[in-house]
Amino acid sequence: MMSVSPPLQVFGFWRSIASFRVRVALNLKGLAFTEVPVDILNGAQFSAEYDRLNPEHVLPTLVHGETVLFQSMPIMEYVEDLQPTPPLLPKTPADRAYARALALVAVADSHPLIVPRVRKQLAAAFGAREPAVNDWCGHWTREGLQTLETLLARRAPSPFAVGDTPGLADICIVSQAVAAGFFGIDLAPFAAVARLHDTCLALPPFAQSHPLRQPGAPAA
Ligand SMILES: N[C@@H](CCC(=O)N[C@@H](CS)C(=O)NCC(=O)O)C(=O)O
Repeated sequence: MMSVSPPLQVFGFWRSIASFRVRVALNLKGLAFTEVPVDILNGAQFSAEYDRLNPEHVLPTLVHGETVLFQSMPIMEYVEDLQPTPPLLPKTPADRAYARALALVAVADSHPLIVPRVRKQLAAAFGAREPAVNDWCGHWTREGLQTLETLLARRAPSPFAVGDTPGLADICIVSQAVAAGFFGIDLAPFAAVARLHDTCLALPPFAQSHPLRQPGAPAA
């Protein structure tokens, strides 16, 4: 692990899929960081202290000296700029755009629909009970996985999504597969995604970043 000055601090939480993405990026780069837990299941994201860092009241936030960054995608791109090797993005403009597009299927189009504030609002505005909320989350998680599956079938991973080293696209696709686990979604119908998940989780930077490996996480 390479120490960084000023030190890198991630405000995250074991259950947070977006925090997982940032953790993997930092670990792939070998950059040392500390994580400050913010319990989003207990409303800690709404504390006045956290509001000063992140007025959207979401995780993760990266603090690096005077720099305070939010949103996992730009945080990962910042990490890429900070420490260019090993690269998280491929070389050609077309491949870089494709990697970002794969990432955003999960980050922008699927994951935002299943976060705690959306689940809470389904209950508050429409009286949805837990099984209905879980159906909603399952639906949007599967939609994202199906799109990724189709894309990976059209351009097969070799062995990673856009080349022979793990990067931004892999991190985000795997984050979607990990989220699926929280809703008991079987990955079998999404074979290419499942293979990529297994390939990536065999690597220590992914394995040690897994939500269930973080402090405070349940055993399974
Ligand atoms: N698009 C954001 C996701 C931010 C987000 O929704 N984070 C979740 C945890 S993964 C959160 O903090 N949710 C709190 C809430 O919904 O109240 C990113 O990729 O960083």
